[in-house]
Amino acid sequence: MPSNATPPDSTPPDDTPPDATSASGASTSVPSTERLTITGAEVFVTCPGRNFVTLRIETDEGLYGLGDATLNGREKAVVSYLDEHVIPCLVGRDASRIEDLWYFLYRGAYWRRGPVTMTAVAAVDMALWDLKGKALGVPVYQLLGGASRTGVMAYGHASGETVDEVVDEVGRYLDRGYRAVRAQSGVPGLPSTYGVGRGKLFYEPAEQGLPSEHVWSTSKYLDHVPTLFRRLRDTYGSDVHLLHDAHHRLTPIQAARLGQELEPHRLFWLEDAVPAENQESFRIIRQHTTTPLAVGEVFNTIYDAQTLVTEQLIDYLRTSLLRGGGITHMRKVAALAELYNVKTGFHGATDLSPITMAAALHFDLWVPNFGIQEYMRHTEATKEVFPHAYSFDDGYLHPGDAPGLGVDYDVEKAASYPYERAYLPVNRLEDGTLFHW
Ligand code: KDG
Ligand code: MG
Repeated sequence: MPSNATPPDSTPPDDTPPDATSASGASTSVPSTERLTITGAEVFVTCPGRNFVTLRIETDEGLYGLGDATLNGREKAVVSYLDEHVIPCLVGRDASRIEDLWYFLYRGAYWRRGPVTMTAVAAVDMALWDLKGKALGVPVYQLLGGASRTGVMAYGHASGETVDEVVDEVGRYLDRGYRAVRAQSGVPGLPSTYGVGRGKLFYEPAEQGLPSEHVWSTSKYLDHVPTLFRRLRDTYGSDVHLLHDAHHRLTPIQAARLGQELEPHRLFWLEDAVPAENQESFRIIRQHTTTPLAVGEVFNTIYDAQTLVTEQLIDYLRTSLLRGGGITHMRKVAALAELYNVKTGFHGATDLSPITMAAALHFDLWVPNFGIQEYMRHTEATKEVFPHAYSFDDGYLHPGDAPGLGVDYDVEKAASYPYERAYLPVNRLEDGTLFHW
């Protein structure tokens, strides 16, 4: 080890030792938490219907913690980041120091932010919260501050090629107790549309093999969407929450028009109306419509949302724990959002594993400014690989009361589903121009 390196278990110079005497002369009794030394960590990849990457951190107490490290279509980049650059630094460190380890990985890398880095950081963070809950024998939501509600309202995904199909599919979700449903339909004149599923009550956006290509026309889409929501409101009335995802495809003024035209149908939210690299775009949309706006599933840190939140340009922030560096960072993001009346609406697509779903549900049960949780059901094979304590009942999810996150990883079952290369599709305009999707 170089002479200026800090050994993994060293105490930083400004730490107060547990038995220190205070300035007043009185003896302080700082309770010392049990040290939990990391002895090793392993990264697993499995494909029970789709690819998942899982980090397992082991400790000297025999306890292990699990973190999701799945980055849809770029899975192996995170595997390598963890194996080559993170795990060697974790061994020997104290797993109970979650905040310190977060900053070690975030500040210590020098190369901050970005989806690969932040997914890896999130995986470690989830595993450490899981470990702390297991070590203390409590579910993670208790560590965060306890339950603020009795259940977590979830929304499901209804889609179909035609408006009639979507109307039927929304009905199937309502029959299952959902109070909120996202509705996406094929667009007349376009051969296929991203967001329209291939099965009933199940939707998987990635496809095995190399990326397929869709053709897109914004004008055809804009002409069609209001029809879909008029039909849904006419059929199901005003009680059900309806949501819609534009997948970052509009310009600000097109989004403003769509928001206005959807106002009579009272959407719960219009999601990802524009590409959000440019946060200022939302000022234009906001000036024109009262349709609530949600964004953030591709964000990585608080800085991606800072303008959106502090200028109150959005109503819901969708960054998941998996993309946003885990519980440790996202609780700071949520706290900032609370000050500005912005609620959470975590991404919960199938490409986030049951570990992220479990972590999200602990967070959702606690977070004061909870809005809604996306819930795309996983395959039965996925549920076997990741047995979990969370459950769905009558439109609400609950994380359960198992210690930690309440989700496990069956290594043997997982091994029978080897990795298969898969990608999200790409989107081209009718003249062949590569477009946003
Ligand atoms: O990996 C990308 C998918 O998770 C995403 O396209 C799904 O937009 C999505 C959503 O809202 O769930
Ligand atoms: Mg989305």
